[in-house]
Amino acid sequence: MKKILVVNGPNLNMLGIREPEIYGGADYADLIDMIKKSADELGLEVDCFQSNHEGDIVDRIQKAYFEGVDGIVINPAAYTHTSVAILDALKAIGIPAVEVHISDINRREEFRRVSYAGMACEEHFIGLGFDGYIKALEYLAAK
Ligand code: CA2
Repeated sequence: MKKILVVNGPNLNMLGIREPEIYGGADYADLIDMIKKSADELGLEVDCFQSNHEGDIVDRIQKAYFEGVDGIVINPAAYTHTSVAILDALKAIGIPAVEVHISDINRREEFRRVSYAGMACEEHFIGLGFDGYIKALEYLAAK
């Protein structure tokens, strides 16, 4: 069974609380339920991790290397646009990674158009809402 790590960055634990017009009305628990259900259907073992701290995200990505994780789905949230450390961690472990964003970062503020983590990802599902996570799991399952 393929092992997949899903990483969510800062404030994604607050989904559903504000800005439903951008991120939808469902909350973080709904997202995790959906990811787990979809992973079951695809025959994947999935571990979901969320942190508001850049170093903790780097540590979790590094740990994936030693756990023999087969694929990573990552939404680094605001760290997408700032974190060379997360980019370097993804490059250092060399595990196939897929970038997900709930909103379309290319159609928002200028500063959201740069994605550092995305430079280490082989596929990107942007602006598809929660469905982007499902598409990312399907992509990794099919590899
Ligand atoms: O669209 C995405 O998935 C983002 O990664 C979400 C991040 C944002 O910084 C990225 O540019 C795009 C924001 C995470 C959640 O932020 C919330 C804001 C208000 C209420 C609840 C969550």
